[in-house]
Amino acid sequence: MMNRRGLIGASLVGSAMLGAKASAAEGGVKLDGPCVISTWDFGVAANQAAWAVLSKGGRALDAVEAGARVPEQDLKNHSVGRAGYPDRDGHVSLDACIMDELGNCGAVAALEHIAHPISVARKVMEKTPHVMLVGAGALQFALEQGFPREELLTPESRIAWEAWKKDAKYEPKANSEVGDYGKTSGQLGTPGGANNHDTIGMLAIDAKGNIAGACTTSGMAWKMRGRVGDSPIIGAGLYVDNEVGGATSTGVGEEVIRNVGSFLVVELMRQGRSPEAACREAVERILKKKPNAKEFQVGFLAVNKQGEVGAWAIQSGFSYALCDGKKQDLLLPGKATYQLTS
Ligand code: SD4
Repeated sequence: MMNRRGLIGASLVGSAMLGAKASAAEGGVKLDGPCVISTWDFGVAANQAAWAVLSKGGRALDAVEAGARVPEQDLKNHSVGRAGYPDRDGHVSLDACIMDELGNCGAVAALEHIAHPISVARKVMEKTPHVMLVGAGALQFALEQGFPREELLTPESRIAWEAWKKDAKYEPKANSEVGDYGKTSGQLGTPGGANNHDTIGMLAIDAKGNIAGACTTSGMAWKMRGRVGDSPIIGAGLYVDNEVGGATSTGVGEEVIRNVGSFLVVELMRQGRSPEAACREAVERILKKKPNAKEFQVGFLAVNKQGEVGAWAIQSGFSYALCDGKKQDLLLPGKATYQLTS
């Protein structure tokens, strides 16, 4: 097994090893046995928590819940869970969903005051006959289930919100290259913060070969109150079919919802596409219907039943993290860029 700490370091400084792995990623990567993949740089830490479950023979569902909770509680992460940037009125409003190998799923949307929406989503799946609870009803359910009511707007996020309010422009922007964030209006990611990306979407395969997925986010920063993106919507932000594989998305959720993106990726894999080809076709579908979506960022990440992993995004810069018994915490910077002329 590779040295975990060393690999993280190597990933972040862009070593020669990373370059080699990145090239491999362009054609897809094959993972062996139990494995977990997740979106963006913060997927590295999330994968560690998931791997702690998988490496002991644990269930994929438990792994993805444990993994998704890591960015949810990270105070430096302003796009997932506690400390997420609020809506334009200052409310931190969270979206999450989870899906297991049996096709069971649960979701919460526009949930406020609860730090771990992914765990509430799991309770919706396991304790109710429903798939999704939203807003006040989701909060009521979470409190009934014993989740503590908390203030999720941190001082740092409040300062960022106050700064945004000076112009109060509502125009979702593409977040592409790492380091671009300071140049955008801060709609997505952290202005000036290179390692703060968006939603975490996570997919895991356990020792029994079962697949589960989780997706959790605070959504688009400064969104309209009540706005819900793709992340908590089964089929849009996440989809798992245990016969085929799983997919998840990140980026401007409206574009993903319009095309039921993650379901589309899984169905394309069912028809024989590789994970990467399926992700690419889903991106192309979005752009074909709406060419000006190329201004936005949407990325898909997928794994099939055989452990082959692929990703594609409208803009370059979409990174994802991989972890199995041999490749621990490997971060792959996204090279996939769709070009309308290609
Ligand atoms: C949303 N897809 O709410 C999420 C957020 C995200 O890049 O991933 N932003 O639309």
